[in-house]
Amino acid sequence: MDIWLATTNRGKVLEFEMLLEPLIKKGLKVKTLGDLATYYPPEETGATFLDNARIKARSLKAMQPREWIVAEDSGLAVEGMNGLPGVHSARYAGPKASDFENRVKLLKIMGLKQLANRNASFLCQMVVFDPEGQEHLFSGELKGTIAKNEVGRNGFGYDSVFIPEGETKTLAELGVAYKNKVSHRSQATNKLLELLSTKLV
Ligand code: ITT
Repeated sequence: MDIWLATTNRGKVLEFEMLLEPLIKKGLKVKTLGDLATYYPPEETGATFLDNARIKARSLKAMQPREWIVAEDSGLAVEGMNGLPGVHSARYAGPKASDFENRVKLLKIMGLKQLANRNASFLCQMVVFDPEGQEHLFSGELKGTIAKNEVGRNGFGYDSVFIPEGETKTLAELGVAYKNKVSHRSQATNKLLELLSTKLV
């Protein structure tokens, strides 16, 4: 059985591949956008994580209508900033912003505002289409706080400024094995694993 990941984000792909490992051992094949001759990522114009995840899932489904399709939209919601950067997480510092530029902007704005409330959540909304075209929705949330400075070299995006609840280190220091036990993406993917495992017995 094949499953197609509708993401251009290398960090997400690496995490998905690790999380799906139990089923990969049972014969599941993970396909990525790199397996397509051409793919033009759709514009993420939605107002919510669900809207954007659907846009990505539908765009790949149009090319692979009879396959399992997995897309997710995720981001960081900072409590003291009314949920920003939220759906704008990937492009917070501008349309072509790098992860580094996004982190710099976030820490700068939080510093300028002298925010006492640094609580934040990573959110993940996943949209899955099965080969019959039925949609399945899974989600996850990881609570934590935003560090004063970035620390750590693992991971991607905002990992080096995010300290999970109950920890003193950032996700980028704690590493991917830790992250995959608790993350917003792993919570959603574990629900996907439950669904897929019923198909692979
Ligand atoms: P795709 O849309 O192609 O999947 P993307 O990077 O544009 O790739 P999103 O639109 O879902 O993905 O934006 C998510 C952004 O939120 C991502 O670029 C990171 O900056 C941040 N983010 C999401 N999950 C994260 C995680 O686990 N660790 C760190 N940052 C994360």
